[in-house]
Amino acid sequence: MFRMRPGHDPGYILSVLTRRSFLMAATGSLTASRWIRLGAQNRPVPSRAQLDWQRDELAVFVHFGVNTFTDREWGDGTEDPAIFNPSRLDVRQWARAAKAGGARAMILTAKHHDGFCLWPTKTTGHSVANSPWRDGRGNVVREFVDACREHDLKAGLYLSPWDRNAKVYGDSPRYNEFYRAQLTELLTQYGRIDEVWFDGANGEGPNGKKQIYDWPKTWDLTLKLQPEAVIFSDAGPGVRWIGNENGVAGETNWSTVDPAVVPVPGASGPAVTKMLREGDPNGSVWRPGETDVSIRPGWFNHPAEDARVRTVENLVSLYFTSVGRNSKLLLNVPPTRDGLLHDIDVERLTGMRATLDELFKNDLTRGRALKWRKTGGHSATAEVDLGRTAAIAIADLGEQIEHGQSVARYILEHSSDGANWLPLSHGTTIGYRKLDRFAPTLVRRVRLTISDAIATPRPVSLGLYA
Ligand code: FUL
Repeated sequence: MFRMRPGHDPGYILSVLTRRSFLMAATGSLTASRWIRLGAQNRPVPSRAQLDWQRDELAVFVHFGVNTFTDREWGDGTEDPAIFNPSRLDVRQWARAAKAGGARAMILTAKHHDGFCLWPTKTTGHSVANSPWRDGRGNVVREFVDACREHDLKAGLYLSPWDRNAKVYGDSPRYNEFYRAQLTELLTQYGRIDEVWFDGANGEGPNGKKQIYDWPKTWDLTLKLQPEAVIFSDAGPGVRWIGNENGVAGETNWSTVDPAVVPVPGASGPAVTKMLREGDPNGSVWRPGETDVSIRPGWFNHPAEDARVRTVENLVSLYFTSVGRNSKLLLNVPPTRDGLLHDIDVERLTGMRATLDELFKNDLTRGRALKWRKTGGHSATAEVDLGRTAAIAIADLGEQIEHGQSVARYILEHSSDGANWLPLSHGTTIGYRKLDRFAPTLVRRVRLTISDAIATPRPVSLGLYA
């Protein structure tokens, strides 16, 4: 497989994207080749779907199912479908809250580890069809996609591979077929699905056996049925898990990875964790990290946790450690037994948006040119004069990631006289977006220096906020 090492790239600033190619991966598999996309310098670049996914910045995750009614986090598959009976289910209320929070997508747990299906599947009786909800004629997945479309939100689905109810689980070829049949229903009957979420948890089924999944076949089927979808899993291939559920991406976070280090979902070990969290500057594929975290201690709603919903301040901080570290935030907001998002959660979600809108209201660099000057093969610098002295506390940096990611080290400084420069912040990677917060500082001139990059860097955008 082709690899580009730092120091081998020709000049970049003036080069345009002259060659866009899809290379067959060493394995020759359709799935792998679909996700190897190279830019002008034979470095990976995002696909259209990956770019749109990243620019969406925030998605709302919705964990809902029998666990909502048993007050558990992991059901064991023995739940009676009759317990699923939300009294006032209204997916439009979820969609309105997601919109008000500034999300551009929602992802629903169509099936969690308990195996209970939120749509009337032909594959098992363990579904809404055997619940009293809407007299057994309800379909949460249908209502979910309809509400997403109505509110201009992208729709994503989570279909747990681990199934503690399916009899055939652990009987590997048979369960793989059963799973693909469920996937086929979800990806053919509900219109466009933008993200398909494959969880890494893989425990034992009802017969005590572990399952060996067939990931390449599952991913190929997904892309055959939904060519525009991004596939999430530890191992992508579209987007990768960030490696923790705390809402914190790596300070250093490359959108490229070495796929051999995390070949399948559920792999573990220090090298895997590091690759998920930080990516790899020499990685051969573009696979940006998604940061999933819950607004509550649990993924499902538990009334006992009503007083432990994250504060607005905490959510804003998560935005900085995810979106602000070249990742995307997938924030879980789980519905109650009524089938509605809890008022407290909605208030926090919309409060987060209001705070972010306020923080990023006034870019002090607006209308001021940032002139870039190359200072070496892999370094460059730019200065901006704000025209007056102003207090700043946030810097918003961004690379033109449609051409790939290249910055490996930068420093931001300010000066009152243009001669003596004092540090404001510094870091390693930038990528789609890097947000730095620092103590409010009065500045007039600001200088951004890229001191190291793995290719000649393109101009980086800079916003400064109070
Ligand atoms: C994990 C699952 O085990 C949790 O229940 C939750 O769905 C989380 C997003 O992924 O692996």
